[in-house]
Amino acid sequence: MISTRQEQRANLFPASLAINKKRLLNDLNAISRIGLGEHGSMTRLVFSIKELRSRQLLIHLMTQAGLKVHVDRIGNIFGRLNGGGPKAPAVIAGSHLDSVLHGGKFDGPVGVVGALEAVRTLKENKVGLPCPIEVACFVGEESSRFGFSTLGSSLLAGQVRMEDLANAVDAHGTKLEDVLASMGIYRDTLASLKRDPATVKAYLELHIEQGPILEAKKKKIGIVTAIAAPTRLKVIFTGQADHSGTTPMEMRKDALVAAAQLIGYIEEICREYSKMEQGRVVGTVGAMKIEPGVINAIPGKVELSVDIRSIAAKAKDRVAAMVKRRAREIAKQRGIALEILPIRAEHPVPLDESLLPVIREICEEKNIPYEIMPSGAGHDAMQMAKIARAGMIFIPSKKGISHSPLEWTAPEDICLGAQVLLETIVKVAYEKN
Ligand code: HGY
Ligand code: MN
Ligand code: MN
Repeated sequence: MISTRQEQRANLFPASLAINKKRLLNDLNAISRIGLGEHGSMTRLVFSIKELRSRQLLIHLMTQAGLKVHVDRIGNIFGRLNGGGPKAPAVIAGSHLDSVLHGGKFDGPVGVVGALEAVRTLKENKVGLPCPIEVACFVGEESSRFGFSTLGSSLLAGQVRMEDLANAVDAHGTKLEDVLASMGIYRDTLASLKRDPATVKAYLELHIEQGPILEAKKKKIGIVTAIAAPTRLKVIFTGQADHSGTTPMEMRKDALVAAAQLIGYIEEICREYSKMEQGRVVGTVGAMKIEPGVINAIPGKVELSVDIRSIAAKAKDRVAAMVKRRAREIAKQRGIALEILPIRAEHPVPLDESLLPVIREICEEKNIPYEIMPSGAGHDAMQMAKIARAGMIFIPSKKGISHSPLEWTAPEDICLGAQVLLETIVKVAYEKN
C-alpha cells in the first residue's frame, strides 16, 4: 500500500534525527577565527583575503561532508546532496560569510553552517530525499565595503545591471565594477550568473534576528513574513576648504556643517515618520568622508552614505524624497554644491506565505515558542524570493545587538534553529511540486 507523503516522510525522517550540535558549533568557531580582530570583532569584507579564506574553509567543509561543490563566477558556493530525479528542483538553504567592519561572528555564518549541518545530518543518516538539497554561501551580502548589498544572491536572481554598480565604490576608491572586471565579469557576462528558477524548489535561511523582539518576548524562533529594503544614497556637499583661523564665520562655505544639518534632519524625520501609521522608517548615516579632514582647515567637501529602510515601500520612498529635498535646501541656503548619487533603491520583499505554516507546525510540534515577524535587516532571502519560494527562520540576538563585537546568540539557540531548519528542509522537500 503506497503510504502518504506524510507517512513516507515519517518513515524516512525518524523523529530521532538530530543535528550534531558539537560539530555545528566547531564549524562556527573555525569560521569565526578568520577575520577575528580586537575585542572579538569580526571583519571579513567582501573580496578581502579574509573573506576569501572563509569561503575556502567552507569549500573544504563541504567537500569533507561529501557534498558536490559548485562555485559560480562571482564566488557563490553551492554544496549539493543529490536526491530525486536529475531534473528535480533543489531545496536550497544558506546565507553569507562576509561581515561588516568590526562586526559580530553570527550574522551570516549561522545560516551557512546551520544549513551545512542539516544536510550533513541527512546524508550520514542516509535519508532518502525526493529532491536535491543545496547549501548556499552567497558573496557580498553586506553593503559595508561598496554600499551594494546582497551582491551574490542579486546576481543569481538576475537583479543586477552593470549600470546599477556605477556608484558602488569602497573607502579606498576601488570600484565594484573594476573588481568584477578583474574576475572576468563584464556587462555581457552578468546574465550568465542568473540561476534558472526551475532548478529551485524553495530557499530557506536561518539567521540571527539582529533585533530585540525575540529576546524581549522570550521566544526562541522567529518566522519571517517580510524583509525591509533599503534606499541607499551617496550625498556630496562641496563648499570651500579654507583657513580655520582667518576665515570669518559669515564668509565660510563649510561642507561639514551642511552635512551635520542633513544628518540631524534624517534622524528627526525618521523618528517623526515612525510615529505615523504609514509604517516605521529608519534612517542612518553610517559613513562620512571629510576633505581635507584636518583640524585647522574648514571642510571643503563631505561625502555621506545614507541608508533609509522600511517594510512600507511608500513610507520609505516618501522619506527618501524628503531627505533629498532637504539636502537641496541646505545646499542652496549655504551657497554650496550638492551631488546626490543613487547607490540602490530596493522594494521591501514579502516572504512566501506557504512556508510560514510549515515552520510554525514544526515549532508547535516541538513546543518551541515562536514569533511571526518582519525583518528590519536585509538578507539574501530578499533576492532569492525573486526566483523561488523563500522563507526565513530567526534565532534570538542578545540585547538585539548586531553589526558589533557585542553580537551574541546562545549556542543552544543556534542548535535549535539549525534543528528547525533541518526539519523544515525535509518537509519542504516532500511537498508536492
Ligand atoms: O545590512 C543589513 O541589513 C544586513 O545585516 N546585511
Ligand atoms: Mn549584516
Ligand atoms: Mn546577514
